[in-house]
Amino acid sequence: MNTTRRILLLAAMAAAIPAYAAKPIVMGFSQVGAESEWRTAMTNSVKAAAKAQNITLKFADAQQRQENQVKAIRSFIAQRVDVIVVAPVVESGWETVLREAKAAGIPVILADRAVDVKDSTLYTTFIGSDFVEEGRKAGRWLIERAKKSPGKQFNIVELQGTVGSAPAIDRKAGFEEAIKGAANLKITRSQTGDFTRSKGKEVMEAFLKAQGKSINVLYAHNDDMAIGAIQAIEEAGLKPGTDILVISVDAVKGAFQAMVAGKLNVTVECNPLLGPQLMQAAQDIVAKKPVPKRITTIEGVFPAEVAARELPNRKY
Ligand code: GYE
Repeated sequence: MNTTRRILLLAAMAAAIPAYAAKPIVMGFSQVGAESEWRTAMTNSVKAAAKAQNITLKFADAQQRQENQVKAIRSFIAQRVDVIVVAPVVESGWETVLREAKAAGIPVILADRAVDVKDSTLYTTFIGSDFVEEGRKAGRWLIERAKKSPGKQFNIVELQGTVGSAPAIDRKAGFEEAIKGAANLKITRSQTGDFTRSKGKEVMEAFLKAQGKSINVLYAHNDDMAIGAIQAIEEAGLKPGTDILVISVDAVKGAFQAMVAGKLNVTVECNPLLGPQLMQAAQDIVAKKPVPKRITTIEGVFPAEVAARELPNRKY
């Protein structure tokens, strides 16, 4: 074999090695559940991105229960996956199981929702939205809207997300911070609707029964609860979007349709398409490359006036 051919052969062999060496990353993913349009979009995004990047995904749906997530994480540890991803349903109570993952040497990525742990080395990175800022955006929209009706008193009812979850805690805090100091804006009732349409409807019915027509604003922590509540408002013979201003968070397609129909006034965007960023982070972590501790998604606010124009561009 002459020298040129030998060099070419060696080069070809070297190029072929990574294909043999790189075995697919195995990712265990513990998802919250399937409670909302947002969640379905996130699940689809994660599954599609894993497939596109040749990552083997072990998917576990926790049906909104922390104990199911703990079980799933323990099973991922036993299977010795390369990386564990958790979208934690609630903020507290994660120390023990995260310590178990750490002891097994398996990196953990938090996706979507944060946890409340003292030891931040229990996870590698957190990819998700700034929920406090989303709450502030919702509050700021209402402050601006209220300026159009000087002297009017706004009685706000609030549909909170899942009790103890990061988005429920933070969206409440951000909204309260934004409206604090506005004497004409007052939260008169606040209860959880667990991020679902059916619960949103049920709790709104109870609000209307208890407080009747003096309610003139609804702030829902997600679009699904707002959509459920809109039904309750209509069934009570009132006009959502007019008699009761409706503000929500997520910006899923269903919310745009409700805005086009004049029933929802504004939705604050929360991007569920975390799949590609998540897979990238997993690859970097497994390759021992540094990743930022916090990866935030960039989001907007969509008032009803732009809904018809924006609807065809929406990807979730
Ligand atoms: O807003 C809601 C979902 O954690 C950001 O969970 C997510 C929230 C989202 O059920 O629709």
